[in-house]
Amino acid sequence: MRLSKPRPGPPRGRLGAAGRGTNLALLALVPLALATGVLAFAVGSGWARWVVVAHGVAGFAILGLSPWKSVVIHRGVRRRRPGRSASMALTGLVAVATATGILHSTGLAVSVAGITLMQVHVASALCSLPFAAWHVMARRVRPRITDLSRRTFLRSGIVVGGAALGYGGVQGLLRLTGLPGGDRRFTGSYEAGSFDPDSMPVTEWLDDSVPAVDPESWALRVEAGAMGGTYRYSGLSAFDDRVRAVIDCTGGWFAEQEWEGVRLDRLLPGWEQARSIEVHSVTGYSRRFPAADAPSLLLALRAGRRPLAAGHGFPARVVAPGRRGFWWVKWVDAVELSSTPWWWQPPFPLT
Ligand code: HEM
Ligand code: HEM
Ligand SMILES: Nc1nc2c(c(=O)[nH]1)N[C@H]1C(S)=C(S)[C@@H](COP(=O)(O)O)O[C@H]1N2
Ligand SMILES: [Mo]
Repeated sequence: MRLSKPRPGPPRGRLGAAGRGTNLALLALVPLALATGVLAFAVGSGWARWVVVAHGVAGFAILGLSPWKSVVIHRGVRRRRPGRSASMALTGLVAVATATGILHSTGLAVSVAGITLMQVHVASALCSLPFAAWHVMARRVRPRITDLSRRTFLRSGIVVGGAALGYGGVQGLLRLTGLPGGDRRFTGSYEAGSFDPDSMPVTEWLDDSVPAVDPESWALRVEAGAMGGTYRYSGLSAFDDRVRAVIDCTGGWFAEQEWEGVRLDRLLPGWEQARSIEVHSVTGYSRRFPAADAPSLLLALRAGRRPLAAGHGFPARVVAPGRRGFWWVKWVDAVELSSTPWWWQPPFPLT
């Protein structure tokens, strides 16, 4: 009888049950974190609160699984298969996303060198997507019917319950300890410059820059069927509709201001018959709103009784209560009624 030589390297057998379970849990949790993160940006009020909570719990669950996943990783790394570096990149990106998520929410660090941790958080998370997709294709774990066992449900319950306790515990601790993270808005954003427009941050979505608009030559083009026309700055200044509303930037800050200007239902007679309202900026930036929002949308010329600063949209900007900052189009030069549905646009601006 011939003795076979002991094979070098790690065992080649199947992944243990714990490893399989960990991978399958991550297969659910990573997409959940990505989806709830993006959704939290798209929705600014109402059930957005629960989306943010679900996001935090998903993030904590991923963190909680890391001791188990590190066993899988050690084993996998020793196999030296092609694409290992892609798996390591995925690990780095998810680690950065998790760490920046938690750092941002504690308030211990909110920005570094002019970049907010929320920007790093979102960028690292979105960059992880292709690596994650590759990883699950290349290291396939096929769910089995036996995965739907009582034990799986029990384990999932422990992972999710533990993560919820961890998340809730951290939120409670932030309040108790008086760390800045304790009094954030439900979106996770920090207060910055409320009732003091001058100290409110100036933010652009991607690559816009602040244009200098001359109020003498500027005019607002209004397209509302036969009721359209143009308004000069002086004409618009006569309106005095007011709304107190919170602008909440996805970069992680919010501010409440007294905004003054003109309600869009006044500017756009016949809005009831339209499907949407398109708002254009002199920079080319634009957003499309549901027509039914007309009475709650304001074209603001002033904040805190004074004309808008150049950075905040002078001469006129949208105030869209309950919507995230990227809807608050600045430097508006046209509003028009449209028969296109409001959702016929990219969910987030492209510039
Ligand atoms: C947070 C997300 C994840 C990270 C950071 C991550 C990272 C890693 C790393 C670094 C390795 C070892 C290197 C390699 O084999 O390429 C690995 C192995 C592996 N991963 Fe993941 N992974 C994640 C999620 C998943 C998911 C969702 C699945 C499947 C559903 C999965 C299945 C596997 C499998 C089967 C192995 C090989 C284990 C072995 O060969 O013993 N991973 N993972
Ligand atoms: C792999 C993907 C992701 C992971 C693991 C992750 C993880 C986390 C964690 C652990 C927190 C801290 C929760 C807390 O302690 O309060 C957090 C917060 C946050 N994340 Fe993510 N995240 C991911 C993707 C995203 C994406 C794609 C977005 C947006 C497009 C996003 C937006 C946010 C926001 C706005 C917060 C602040 C809310 C809060 O502090 O509770 N995340 N994330
Ligand atoms: N034209 C234009 N309007 C814009 C943006 C932009 O990039 N271009 N950024 C939006 C985003 S992301 C936010 S948060 C707010 C920021 O308004 P603020 O600079 O007055 O604080 O403006 C919104 N309006
Ligand atoms: Mo923003």
